Amino acid sequence: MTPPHDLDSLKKATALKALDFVRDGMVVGLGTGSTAKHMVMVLGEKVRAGMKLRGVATSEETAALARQCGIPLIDSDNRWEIDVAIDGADQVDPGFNLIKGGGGALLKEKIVAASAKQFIVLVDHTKQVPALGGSFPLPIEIIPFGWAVQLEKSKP
Ligand code: A5P
Repeated sequence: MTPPHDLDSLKKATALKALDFVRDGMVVGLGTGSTAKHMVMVLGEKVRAGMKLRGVATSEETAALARQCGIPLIDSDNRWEIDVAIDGADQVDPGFNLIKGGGGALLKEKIVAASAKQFIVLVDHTKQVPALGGSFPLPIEIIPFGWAVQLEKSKP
């Protein structure tokens, strides 16, 4: 089979591969970004076909898409046990270290990934780099609590 050439098709292909890691009854951490979006949509197709899944969304954007696709979500106030979290990344080095958060969901993504039994990262070849950084700035996230103090502290 000839591999797809356009980037969006590659992202969709990674999303389809991620299905290999999802089983009936699982709780799935749902990542954020243009690659994760495909994964949420293919999981939605599975749910509509009868698979029993529940999701924990890493952003409001992903939560809205998951609802639209019919994936039941676990509220963030509840205790969850995530079987597998699936997300994209901005860069990956040969040691599988990642830059994540370029899509603006860094904190939630980290909490979801850290609490998952298994973490699957969806990347195409454009994300592979010999060393992290350089072409991609390191994302940071400041939560609303105390943001003004943090901003002041970060000034040179
Ligand atoms: C979201 O905050 C990010 O970590 C994304 O997973 C990352 O930016 C990759 O996004 P794309 O799949 O859109 O490239």
